[in-house]
Amino acid sequence: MSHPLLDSAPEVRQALHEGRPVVALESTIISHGMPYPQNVQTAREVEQVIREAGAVPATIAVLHGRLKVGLGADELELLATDKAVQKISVRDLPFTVARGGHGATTVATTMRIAALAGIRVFATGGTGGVHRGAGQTFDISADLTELSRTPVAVVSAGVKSILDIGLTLEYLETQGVPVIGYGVSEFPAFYSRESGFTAPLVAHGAAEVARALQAQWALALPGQSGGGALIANPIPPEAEIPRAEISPAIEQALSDMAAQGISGKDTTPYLLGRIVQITGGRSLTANIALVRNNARVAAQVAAELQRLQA
Ligand code: PSU
Ligand code: MN
Repeated sequence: MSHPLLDSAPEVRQALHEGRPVVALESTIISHGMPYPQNVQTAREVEQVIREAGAVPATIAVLHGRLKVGLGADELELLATDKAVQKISVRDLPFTVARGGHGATTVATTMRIAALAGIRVFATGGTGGVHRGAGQTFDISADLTELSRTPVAVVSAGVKSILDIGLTLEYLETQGVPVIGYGVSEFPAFYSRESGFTAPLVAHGAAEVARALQAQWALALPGQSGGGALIANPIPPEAEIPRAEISPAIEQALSDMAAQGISGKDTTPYLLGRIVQITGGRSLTANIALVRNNARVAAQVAAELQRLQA
């Protein structure tokens, strides 16, 4: 698919053209989700995991106002180090393009660009959701509305309990977004395999996920996309931080945030950084492990989808 505002790397364009699997990756996790140098190391490693699983990685960002799909080493480094790179949500995208600026794309924005590029599967760490206290603040991530309208499957480790997981699942139900536990009947909570909430749907293996996605997109009304799906893949058992251990760190981070008066788009980056500090880096190790695990599953789902379409 070509688009006047979009530059796909030759490797990505070639793979899409030949019907080979491609997996999109976001850049907010690089610029605002992890400290340097683990951010750029993880970005490279995750691309490698996708290659080893037989797919082509396509890390997405906005650079000089262009939608970039598939980044080079120097571009990853820039996103990892340049403090001027803003986190851009879907509302920010037109302005960044018009000004010719740079932006690190959130899950929502990455989904939008992936869809424009013709990519259907996307791996990340955790998605945004309904924040605690949203009844007052109305802070609901645009990731959820984008999932309702853009035909991309997002493989994540569920949502962190810095969010209100129950309200997030309710909101996704309202928006008609399939939420599929990957081999588990409990919806995972990012650092922990358990959340206390049941996964609305369960799939065993990438082929089952791909068949569900194919059916979802075949059921789209004329002129509509069929929307996205959330594949909730729990952190590997050996890397998890059990709920009882991570909960105090999350509560501490939330109360520190309130004391500092942080809100809006700064909420998620602040909480992620603070939890790394409070856990002495353990949450970062867990975060890296779960992203790699999601990348592997996303590559398998992308491969199964291509097989169905062949
Ligand atoms: N969750 C993580 N790491 C992240 C994010 C979420 O574990 O880096 C980022 C993603 O880019 C996600 C964004 O789309 O935070 C959500 O931000 P907000 O809550 O402002 O929508
Ligand atoms: Mn928000």
